[in-house]
Amino acid sequence: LRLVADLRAAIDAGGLTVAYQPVVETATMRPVGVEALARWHHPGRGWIGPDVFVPLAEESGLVDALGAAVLEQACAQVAAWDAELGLGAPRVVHVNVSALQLDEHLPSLVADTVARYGVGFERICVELTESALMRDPDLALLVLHRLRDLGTSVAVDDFGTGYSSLAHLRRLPVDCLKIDRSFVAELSEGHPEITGAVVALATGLGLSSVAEGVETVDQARALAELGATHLQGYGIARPMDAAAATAWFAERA
Ligand code: G
Ligand code: G
Ligand code: NA
Repeated sequence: LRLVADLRAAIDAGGLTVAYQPVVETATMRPVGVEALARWHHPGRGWIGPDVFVPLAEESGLVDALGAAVLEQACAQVAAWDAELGLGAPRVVHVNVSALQLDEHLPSLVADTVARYGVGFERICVELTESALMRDPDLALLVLHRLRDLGTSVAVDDFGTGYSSLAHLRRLPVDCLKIDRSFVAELSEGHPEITGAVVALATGLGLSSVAEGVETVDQARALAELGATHLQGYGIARPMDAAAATAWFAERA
């Protein structure tokens, strides 16, 4: 397939870029981090979303190369932000990791890449979906312990949309639950139940909770009342290229 060859070329030649979406602390609205989101501008077809090219990479054996390229750019960006913004730099960059990357190679990839840029391991948070973690809970346990030993944190993405066993969740060394934006949207329809339950679960387990897809002030207010520790969404800031994200953080430093 032509598109697979193009994706491979983009990964190899730096045609894949990363957008950064800020994450703020709910209590203060202070910026604390960003999520790195892969972007692909195809020479002929224009922008192709990760909803298309991540599955394509997964089907064609390119997922490790894709994941490595995104992690590489994220680490380089942290080093660049530290040089440019000092203490105003994002403290943590969340990097999405495909379920297919959840194996024993992941901790060494993180260890090698982060070390090469000389940034602290605590500056990286690995995001894995709930379904990725539940596919092989024993393998997940092993990999997450290795990541935690490095000092990297782990977030469970799209929490509540998969089939997770709460008993497994409690065993897994994770730091953060990300509340799926479908639940956040329900706040505006008078249904805070699921979001409230996920926040309560995170709080009870001593984890932070990032509400995704926060678009309105009313949602932010409701999330503050429910106790979500962090907010992310178009209402805070859209995903931005590195230059725009740098300016966003500089203005708020
Ligand atoms: O950025 P956008 O909202 O279009 O992302 C759509 C989906 O693609 C999200 O679920 C997001 O987690 C995923 N995604 C974005 N960037 C990456 C990436 O670098 N790796 C993986 N595995 N998924 C990503
Ligand atoms: O599943 P994940 O959290 O990785 O999804 C991130 C995706 O969600 C990105 O593609 C991003 O563009 C999108 N996104 C981020 N904030 C919002 C929002 O407030 N509303 C909507 N509809 N999408 C958002
Ligand atoms: Na994510």
